[in-house]
This record gives sequence, structure tokens and C-alpha cells, in this order.
Amino acid sequence: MSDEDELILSELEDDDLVQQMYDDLYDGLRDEIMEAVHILLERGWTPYDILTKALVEGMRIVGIDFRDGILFVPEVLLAANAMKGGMGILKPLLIETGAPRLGKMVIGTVKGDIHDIGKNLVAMMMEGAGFEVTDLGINNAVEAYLEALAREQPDILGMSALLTTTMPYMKVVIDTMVEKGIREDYIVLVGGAPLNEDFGKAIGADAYCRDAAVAVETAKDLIARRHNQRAAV
Ligand code: B1M
Repeated sequence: MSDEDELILSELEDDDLVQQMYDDLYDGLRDEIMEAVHILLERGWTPYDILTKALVEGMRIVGIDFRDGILFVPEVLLAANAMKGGMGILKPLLIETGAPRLGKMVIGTVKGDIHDIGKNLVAMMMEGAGFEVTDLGINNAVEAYLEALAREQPDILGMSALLTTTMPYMKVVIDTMVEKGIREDYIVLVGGAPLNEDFGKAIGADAYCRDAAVAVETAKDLIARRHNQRAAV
């Protein structure tokens, strides 16, 4: 493209800009994604809408072509990097709600798994909703979860897995909690693209959360139920 033809993001209508963001995410263009996020914010878009309608949807498209062998790991890493650039702008905005503290959560991606975008999003949304969140990062062995539970004393343990090969590890963590007699001390929430409700039940989690918004609602709901149960005793 010549300089004259260069695309000026701020001149695009919202719909075209969002389409362009899908392309830019696909091409791993972090600066362009960050610029577009700023433009949408200036136009009055909510951080949540930018996150879900532009960034998450764009990543979904990347995922389809990754699955079909059109994109490979290096390209997807660039896309993930661009997505994180956009998320970095939105994070403080999602968090600064001044919401009262609702509880505490420890969250991490399970052993063998390095996917962290969805987990980061859940952590951001939980913080925005008023939860204190300790993020253990990726590739967490059972010991790392147990240490964090003992250290942080959270209300909720959240686990993320994006691979069919790593999701069974969630059961290892829950079974170990049962063995140690601490399972009932925590609400255990699980999530990640390959999971579903049946899987969540089968491994003994309190709930499977389809997305970050569901994680927030489920966390609020289960914390309230716990408080009510304790008050009734
Ligand atoms: Co990977 N990868 N990847 N990958 N990758 C998937 C998961 C895959 C489905 C792609 C595909 O084939 N279509 C496939 C898994 C297939 C399977 O298991 N059946 C796959 C594969 C195969 C692999 C490798 C094995 C590829 C290889 O090396 N040959 C490799 C594995 C590495 C490893 O972990 N050991 C690999 C590597 C990578 C990258 C490093 C390149 C990169 C990760 C970068 C990063 O995360 N920093 C990557 C990416 C980006 C993806 C896709 C394209 C996108 C994932 C994502 O970020 N989605 C993904 C395809 C897909 O999922 N469609 C894919 C956006 C995110 C917002 O959604 O993570 O689903 P998600 O999170 C949602 C919900 O799931 C939920 O809320 C989130 C927000 O709404 N949620 C939770 C998630 N965690 C939660 C925890 C909770 C609650 C809700 O706790 C309470």
C-alpha cells in the first residue's frame, strides 16, 4: 500500500474499524490494535464491549484458522501479543469501578498449559467486579495451587485449561484438595474453551464458567450462598 492509500483508523466508521481490528489482530499488529482501542474508547464504547465485540471475537477468528492449519504458532503468538496490548489499555478501566470488595480469588492455568489470555480476562473482570485476585500465571502444578491457597486464604480457586490434554489436571488438583481435607474450604470454579458443564461436575468443581462474565456472576452467586449458609448455622 502506498503512503497515499494508508489506512487511517480514526476515519473508519465503527463497524469498519472493528472489522479492521479483526484483520489487525489476525496479522498481529499490536500498535494498530492499541490505537483502535483508544479510538473506540474516545467514541464512547465501554471497555467491556471493546473487549468482547472486538478483541475476543477477533481472537475467535484467529482460533478457527489455527485449528484449520492456516495459521501457525508464531503467527498466533503475534496475535496474542496484539490482544494483550489491547487488554493492557482496558485493564485499568475495567478494574477502577470502585466496587466494594466481594471476596478473594486465586486463579491460574494448569500444569502443561501456557494459554493465559482467557485466564487474564477472567482475572480482570473479577477485579473489576470487586474481587481481590491473585494470579498464579501459567503451568501450575498442584503444589503451586495448594501453596497459594494456604498463603492467600481465598474464597475461590479458579483454574483455566485450554487443551484437552491439560484439562484432566484440574481433577488432580481437586482430588488432592479432597485428600487433604480442604476441598470444602473453597469454591472451585473452572473454565477454558474445551470444558463444559458435565466436565465441571465430573471432576468435582463447584461450577464451570463459560466465559469471564459468567465467572463473575457465578462467583458472586456462590459467595452469597456461602454467606447465607454460614449465617444460618
Ligand atoms: Co493454542 N490451542 N496451542 N496457543 N490456542 C488452542 C486452545 C486450540 C483450540 C487451537 C485449535 O486447534 N483450534 C488447540 C487445542 C486443541 C485441543 O486441545 N483440542 C491449541 C493447541 C493445539 C496448541 C498447541 C498444542 C499448538 C502446538 O504447539 N502445536 C500449543 C500448546 C502450548 C501449551 O499450552 N503447552 C498452543 C500454543 C498456543 C500459543 C502459545 C501460540 C497461543 C497462546 C498465547 C497465550 O495465551 N499467551 C495459543 C492460542 C492464542 C490459542 C487460541 C487460538 C486462542 C486462545 C485464546 O486466547 N482465546 C486457541 C483457539 C481457541 O480457543 N479457539 C488455541 C481467547 C480467550 C479470551 O478465550 O481462552 O477460551 P478463552 O477464555 C475464555 C473462556 O474459555 C473462559 O473465559 C475466557 C474469557 O471469556 N475461561 C475461564 C478461560 N479460562 C477460565 C478460567 C475460569 C473461568 C472461565 O476460572 C474460573
